[in-house]
Amino acid sequence: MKGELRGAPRVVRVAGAQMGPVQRTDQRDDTVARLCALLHRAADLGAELVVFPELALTTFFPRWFVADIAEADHYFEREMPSTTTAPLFAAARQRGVGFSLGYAELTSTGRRFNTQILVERNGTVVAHYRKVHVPGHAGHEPNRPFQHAERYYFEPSDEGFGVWDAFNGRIGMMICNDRRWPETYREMGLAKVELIVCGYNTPLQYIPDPSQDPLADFHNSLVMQSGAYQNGTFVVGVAKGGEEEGVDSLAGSQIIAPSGEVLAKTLGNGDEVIVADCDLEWCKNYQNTLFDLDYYRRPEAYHRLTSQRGPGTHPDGSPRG
Ligand code: ING
Repeated sequence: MKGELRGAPRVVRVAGAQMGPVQRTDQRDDTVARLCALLHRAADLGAELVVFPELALTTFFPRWFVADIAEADHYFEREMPSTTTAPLFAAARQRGVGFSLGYAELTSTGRRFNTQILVERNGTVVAHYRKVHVPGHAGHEPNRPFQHAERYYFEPSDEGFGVWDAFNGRIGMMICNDRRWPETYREMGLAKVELIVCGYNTPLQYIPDPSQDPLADFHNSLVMQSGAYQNGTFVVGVAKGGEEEGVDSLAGSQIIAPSGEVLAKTLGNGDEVIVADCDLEWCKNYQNTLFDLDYYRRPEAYHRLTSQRGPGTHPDGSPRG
């Protein structure tokens, strides 16, 4: 059967707004001012959607463990937008630009999530996404040179992966470690996603296995390019990079086409804007042919995918970070 290939262009000009480090003592207002400057730079380049990193408003605080978690409350947002973030929402509305923004969420019932918001060009909030795959560890591990205690600070979300009608297409969201799991992309591929926005903070040192450190940039590209190609979707991955509180973090922000090709990639590890014209019709060349899921996928044969967490052979069954 011959699937329909791309029709009349449906272009959205997307920007990746990569950030350099946010230090512990940086004031929120100054960080929001940086985000506004990046948004204006992207808008000057004609961007309609600006993608910001994970936990963009603060330093990556899970690198420290505090016995009383209330001591970390100031890193969390109780509302979005708030008076602190209002200038970013105002700048976006003023420029007619939409954006996605990662931040730490503390709900009114005291639940904590690693969250990303998607805002349309007219300022309306399209959706919130809460991180599903939470890496790292839940307890203090003093032998590490720095912590990666995301499982202490954030609950994993059971809400799954949404895909929303926005920016004249089908938009999905994921956060950082989510991008390493093929299930993330397929869950959205099965909802006809055309563009996935993703923020990440990735230390260049992976403490459990240093042999992976020289491969950090390769693995970052590998997973996002594979996910894009295998689901015929654009993927926009945006870093908070550079040396943050002594921890060197991966940059490598990039905009990837449904073919898996990289349309734009940052050169440095500081505040930097990349832009690409994404014709969402391009998705059809893959979703309606090679990866026509309705025609070729075989869920009848995938017996383990949702019935098992893992192979079940892990000695103590506890996830490693
Ligand atoms: N960070 C990391 C990520 O998946 C990590 C976890 C750290 C993986 C170091 C590999 C190396 O990119 C987040 N925040 O999920």
